[in-house]
Amino acid sequence: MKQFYFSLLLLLACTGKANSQNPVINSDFTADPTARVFNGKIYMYPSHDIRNPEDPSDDWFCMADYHVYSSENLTDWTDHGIILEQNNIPWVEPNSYSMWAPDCVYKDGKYYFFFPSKPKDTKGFSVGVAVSDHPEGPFFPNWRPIKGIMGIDPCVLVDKDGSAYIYWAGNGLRMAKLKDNMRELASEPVEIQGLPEGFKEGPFVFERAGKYYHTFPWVKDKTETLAYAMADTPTGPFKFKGIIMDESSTGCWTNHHSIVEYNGQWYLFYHHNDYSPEFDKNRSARIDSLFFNADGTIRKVRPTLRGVGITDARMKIQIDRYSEISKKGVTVSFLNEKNKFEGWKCTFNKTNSWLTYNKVDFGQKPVSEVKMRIRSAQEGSVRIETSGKELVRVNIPASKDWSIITAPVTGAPTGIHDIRLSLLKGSSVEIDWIGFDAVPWSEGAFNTRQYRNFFAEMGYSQEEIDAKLKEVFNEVFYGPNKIYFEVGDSMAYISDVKNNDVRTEGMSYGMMIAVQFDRKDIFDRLWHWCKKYMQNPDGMFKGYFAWSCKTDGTRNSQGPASDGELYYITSLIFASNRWGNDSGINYLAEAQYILDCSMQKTGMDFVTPLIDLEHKLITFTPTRYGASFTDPSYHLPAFYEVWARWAQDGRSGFWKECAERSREYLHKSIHPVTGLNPDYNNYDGSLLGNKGIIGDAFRFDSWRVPMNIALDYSWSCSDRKWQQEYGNKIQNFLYGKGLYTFDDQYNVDGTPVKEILLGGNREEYRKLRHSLGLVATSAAVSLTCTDTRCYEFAKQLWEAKHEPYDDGYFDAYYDGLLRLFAFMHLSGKYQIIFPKD
Ligand code: FUB
Repeated sequence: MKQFYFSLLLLLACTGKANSQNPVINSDFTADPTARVFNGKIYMYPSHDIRNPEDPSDDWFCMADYHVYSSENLTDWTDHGIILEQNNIPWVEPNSYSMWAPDCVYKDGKYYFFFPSKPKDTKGFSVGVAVSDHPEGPFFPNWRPIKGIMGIDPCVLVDKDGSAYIYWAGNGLRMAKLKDNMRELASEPVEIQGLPEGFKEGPFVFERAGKYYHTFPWVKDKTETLAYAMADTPTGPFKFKGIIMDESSTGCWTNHHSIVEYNGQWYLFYHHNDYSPEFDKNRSARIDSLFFNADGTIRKVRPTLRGVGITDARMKIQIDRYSEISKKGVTVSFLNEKNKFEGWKCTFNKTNSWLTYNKVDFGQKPVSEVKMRIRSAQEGSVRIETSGKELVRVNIPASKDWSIITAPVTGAPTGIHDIRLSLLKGSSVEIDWIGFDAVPWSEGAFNTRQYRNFFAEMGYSQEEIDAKLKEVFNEVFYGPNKIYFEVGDSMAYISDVKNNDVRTEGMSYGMMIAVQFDRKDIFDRLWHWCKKYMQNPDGMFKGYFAWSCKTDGTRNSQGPASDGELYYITSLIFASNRWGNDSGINYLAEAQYILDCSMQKTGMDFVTPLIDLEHKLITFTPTRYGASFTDPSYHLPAFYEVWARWAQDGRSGFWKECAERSREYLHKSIHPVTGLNPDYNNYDGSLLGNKGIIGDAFRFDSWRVPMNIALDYSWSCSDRKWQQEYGNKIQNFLYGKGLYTFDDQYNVDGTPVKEILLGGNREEYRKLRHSLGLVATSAAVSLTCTDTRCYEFAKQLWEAKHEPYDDGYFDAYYDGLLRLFAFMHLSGKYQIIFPKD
């Protein structure tokens, strides 16, 4: 049983973000989408088509699990990961790959997830139910299926009086009343009468204005249409009314749908095989708006590529998902036939050919440039109009390879407009996407495994970028100002040379850098030093590391600092993913040991878990004093997602929640106008008011926050909008203080600090300065920014020299490490290390 729940929790870990038109999800196949509105958000529960992993020639439906997705705007979708898996359900035949179309409803404080599958002991399909306190799970399956249902495609209607009815397909379309426990039938199943002849499945029943709609896929001719009947009660009698959607024009045999009202508009969720034109059992969910006539009948829905939702002008606009297109001259095709999830491109072949893309939000501030990812054998020219007015003519250079071109825009509109692109000159002009201003990415690397090469976008060549990264790396590890020192044959330490000590911070940063650069030699040496001198093998600090030691290994302090452990665990997991666990160090076991030791602390003997269990936020130090507050710069939500996926410590649901809490906390920690954060915080994000010099102001620790948020954006992108605003805000503040002159310490409201915190250990260095560390992290946050001035921040970092400041102060350690991290981020080299396939 323990094993069962462990696996269940593990499944919860894999979250991601998608940003799409039709199809809605571009990371997986998503068929039979049931949409529900819970707590003001829209949730989509699709089935998850795959190719049969045991038999690639299998040409039937194949589904092993379910994900759930949610959205607030129907454009950005969060994948909450797997909520149920075939082999974790007591009654389901193992590896039967039959987790077909599901539904999820809310009743009396619980979420009930209904799904069909093949039972162990009988032929055909049964329908089971799994229960959760939250729409995104975890869902706990009932031990047996619902007695009395043999069939597929359950749909449940919870009527206005609280009665629940279940509808399904099995020997006709059937229904029964459900008991209040939602796990048993309260009435004998009956077949729905009044429906037309022909194959029917996938019922979806809903109520609107006192009318009950029984909607269903129906094979009228060759393949499935979507059709419906109406009644005055949930049990009928139903009267057939007609077709909601015609057969697919490209021959996808099935269609399966749901209908939902969200923010005053009705939507049809359905599927099509967009990402798999050659195999129609791999389908993808789509959404289009649905309208009713005055008499309550449904108007036919025309499937579109554009789908629904508003598209942000400052994001990639996938114009191949057009709303209208000229009859001739523009074709749409896959970008990469080998990986169709990369999406499509448009090719403009004929002068004056055009397409429009509706509902683009230009925001309140006019954009200043357009970007286009293009490829064209010959020179060309494209006109872009917004709501009928020419915005810009973009000259397209001839190029063999894809490139991103930029053109200035003046007189851009604000608010929501349709855009229209037309070819003025050229032939075979291929366009992948267009966007305005900095165009940050809209999906995280957990989903895409892609990283933005910001320096390349700025025009630096790959040779220049590689050389620069090597130079910055070498300065830290090998140059005259290095901070990395080897000891004997098997150990090394990283020293904060200005303080002449070795910190868990620097050691764990070094390990993260080593694993990123695939330097097992450096990683192992650092780890051996940490193990020997820093980690406590027993006692109250067992598993934790002494945060500061002398360079000979003697301890300056016994206690841990939580950020060290945070980086140790994450880099050890990455090491395990990259190098395996049988080359001398069992990296995964070491990570699990730290996690297990930490989670076993009770606080009774002064030592606490790394994470404050009440708030699910990282402590400043895991000790009675330090656990009463947090440090904003220790917040790296995406690290918890790494733990949730790969720590295999049985706590993935908890780590996933920590990631969410951490993001919520950052919203509260950061000043709403300046984007600055304090060095320390109460867990509710309020200032500590501890009167110490380190505490309420933005100083050295704080600098890391912009870089951490860049990491979270680049890896997960699940807090896109807020993180974009944050990046723009903090750069705006610093820019206002002078891009080349901003100071390194401020009160969080942006006023000057009264007391200056000393950098290093000599009183004459007590000075405000334009520190390289902050130059680096404020450049790294460019990954999140929509404003074009982010390029100026990155340029400043590129050109900055790591040398003594005017007063002679030099920080090889902190400035050096932050600079290296920022270079890694902006060249796409700070990556999630996935396990080897
Ligand atoms: O996804 C498998 C089956 O295909 C569904 O249960 C049916 O409704 C059809 O869409």
